[in-house]
Amino acid sequence: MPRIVKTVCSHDCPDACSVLVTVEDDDENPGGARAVQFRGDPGHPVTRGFLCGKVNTYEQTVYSSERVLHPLRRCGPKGEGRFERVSWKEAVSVIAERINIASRESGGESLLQYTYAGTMGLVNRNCPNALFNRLGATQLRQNICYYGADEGYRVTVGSGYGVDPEDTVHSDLIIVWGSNVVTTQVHLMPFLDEARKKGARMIVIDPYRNRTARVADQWLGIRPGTDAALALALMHILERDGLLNRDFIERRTTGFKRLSREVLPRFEPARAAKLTGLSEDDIESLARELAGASAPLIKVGIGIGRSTRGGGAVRAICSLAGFTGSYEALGGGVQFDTGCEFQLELDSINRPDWLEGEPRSLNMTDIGPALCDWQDPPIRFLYVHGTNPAATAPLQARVHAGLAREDLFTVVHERFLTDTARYADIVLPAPTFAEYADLYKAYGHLYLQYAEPAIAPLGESRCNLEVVQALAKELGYDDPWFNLDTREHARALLSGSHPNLEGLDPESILAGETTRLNIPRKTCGFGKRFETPSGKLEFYSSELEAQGLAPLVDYTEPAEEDLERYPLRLITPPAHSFLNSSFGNLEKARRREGGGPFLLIHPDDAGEVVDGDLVEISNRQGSVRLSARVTTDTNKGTLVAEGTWWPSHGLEGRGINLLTSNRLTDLGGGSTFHDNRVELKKI
Ligand SMILES: Nc1nc2c(c(=O)[nH]1)N[C@H]1C(S)=C(S)[C@@H](COP(=O)(O)OP(=O)(O)OC[C@H]3O[C@@H](n4cnc5c(=O)[nH]c(N)nc54)[C@H](O)[C@@H]3O)O[C@H]1N2
Ligand SMILES: Nc1nc2c(c(=O)[nH]1)N[C@H]1C(S)=C(S)[C@@H](COP(=O)(O)OP(=O)(O)OC[C@H]3O[C@@H](n4cnc5c(=O)[nH]c(N)nc54)[C@H](O)[C@@H]3O)O[C@H]1N2
Ligand code: SF4
Ligand SMILES: [Mo]
Repeated sequence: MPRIVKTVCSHDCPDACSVLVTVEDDDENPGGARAVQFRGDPGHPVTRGFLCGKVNTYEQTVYSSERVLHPLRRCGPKGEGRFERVSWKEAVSVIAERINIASRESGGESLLQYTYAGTMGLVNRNCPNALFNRLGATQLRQNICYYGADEGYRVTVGSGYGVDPEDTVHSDLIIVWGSNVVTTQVHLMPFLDEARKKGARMIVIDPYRNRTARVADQWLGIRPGTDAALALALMHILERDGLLNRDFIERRTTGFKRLSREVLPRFEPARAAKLTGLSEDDIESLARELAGASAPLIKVGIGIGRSTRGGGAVRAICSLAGFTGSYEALGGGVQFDTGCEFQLELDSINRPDWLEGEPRSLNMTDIGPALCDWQDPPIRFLYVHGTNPAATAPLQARVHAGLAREDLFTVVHERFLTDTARYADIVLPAPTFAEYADLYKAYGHLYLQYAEPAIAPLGESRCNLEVVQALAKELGYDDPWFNLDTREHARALLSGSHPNLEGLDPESILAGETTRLNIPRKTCGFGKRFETPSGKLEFYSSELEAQGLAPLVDYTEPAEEDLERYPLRLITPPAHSFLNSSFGNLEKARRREGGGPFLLIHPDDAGEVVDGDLVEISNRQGSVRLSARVTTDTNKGTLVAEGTWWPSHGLEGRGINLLTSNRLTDLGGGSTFHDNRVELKKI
């Protein structure tokens, strides 16, 4: 008899969908069960009964013939991907031995755990941190994704979710600014559509006509990295024309006078038009629309932060919303990320108390140089889980060179033989989310949910928690923490006393109830005060001043070398059918993305190049070949390569991150995947 199991999608996506899996008896495997269908849970207020195209046929991922189902040991050169099957017992014993040798000879810092959000399950994502803290390993600063945007937001308006995504239906003007909602946060769309049905216009500000721009009322094709200049010009106009919300500015902001005196005069619309590539008319009318709306909403993406001025861009956008005072209007203000509201007891799973001393730390974006160059001690043991750096980390040539080091022992815990796993000495099989239990928060809504496995783990795959337990046992750690099961860890995570958790019933959460944080509907995410040092929205930040950074919201053009040689800007946003590099192994997903990596080129930049031509883009780091699409969907001067395709699916085994760098953002020290200078030539 088919039955339905309610679970949660574990992928690194804001929506954290509640998923209904239909499970049937498995004819080929008596007593076993098979997941035959994945559907969105109609009972979840944000999932609303649908899943994205990546997960609504998830049985193809779960039962893919490419799944890694047994521990493997390398039996060919690194990177070639030749492995032989070994038992779990043997794999665990070899790994523990290698950890012991490296620690004894070179100290704990010669060990590195390299991980990101392959699973968003709070227990499985985080539990390896405890083990590596105990081992005194090099610490990982996980700056690959949101640090730039987040810091721009935090120093301006503090922590806080801003607008509840469900309240965006009350907005009367939607500006999607550096976010491809249709692709990267599709469950926000029905709410925005509801607002549009009631009359809200939707404007997309993005260097290319992404899928969201295609369904919007207007696309403003901004020059990448210049968003702060646009936001400041809009503030300039609002002030010039007396359209700002003086009452809000007086009550709830700091630094207005200095901003108005020292910065805004430099951002007259004509200058901003030159900087941003937009027309003066477009800038003027956007300002008028903003001033005329009663609840203007700005949906800010994370991607906009991934450039040299990315933190400052988000800071300026949050400041702009202060000029209209839209934070106090239901449905208005800035919608960025709700993750900060889930104030769980993360120390219970991370165990920072097990860390002795202060081991050195690594920026995720420096993994290539760290593996290649670090000494005293060099990284000797690398444990990778929930991430695929051979595809998704910058400085790809160095990442691959580092992974190929013969004196590095690498373990990769994976669902598939990714380009990273091909370099491993030992590959351990990981389950899909249908196969393990975990507790999930979200970064695109305010609901918690606990998920039970829908089916048993395939083959010999084991979830992260089980691997940590097996390794701890082999290493001789007997702390009772290592015996806790998923449910016990989840209960500890829920045991916090933060007001957002007040009144929540852990037992009902553990029984699988979709549970909203203790945050009433229809309230502004910033409440009566902003969580900044002054309690106000800070146009002027003394915190930035103390760090030696420019305290006022501002924009300056970054100095760039060699513009003549590398005149084009390359941005590399996500593909619709992949999730970072996940799903990139599925032929069907690659077909939907056009069959292979491609590059959007404006006709004015194309020269001789016509649609379908093979082109090469290069910079000092190397060159990548892709197929050309000549189109006015991107701006003159901006090239767009969608998707972190697996390098092994690119031409000559090269991926787009061969051209991206480890340069950091102005604020927060985040990644800069959308900030690259290249030259283009036809092959
Ligand atoms: N289908 C799908 N969904 C995903 C992902 C995926 O790979 N595929 N990835 C997930 C992850 S890990 C994350 S972090 C989020 C990211 O999701 P988003 O926050 O949407 O971030 P990005 O898609 O990187 O960038 C959003 C948009 O910013 C634009 N952009 C780039 N530079 C600039 C700029 O300087 N100014 C402006 N105005 N816009 C700019 C890009 O062209 C892109 O259209 O999505 C998640 N969801
Ligand atoms: N050029 C360019 N590069 C980018 C970006 C970009 O926009 N452009 N985006 C950046 C961003 S925002 C991010 S967040 C990073 C993300 O990049 P990654 O962290 O590399 O994310 P994925 O490529 O999805 O890889 C996650 C891996 O985790 C594995 N996995 C899934 N579940 C489990 C599990 O339970 N256990 C274990 N052990 N493994 C599991 C999956 O099989 C998958 O291979 O990429 C960054 N790289
Ligand atoms: S990837 Fe995102 S949209 Fe798709 S099912 Fe998972 S959480 Fe939902
Ligand atoms: Mo991300």
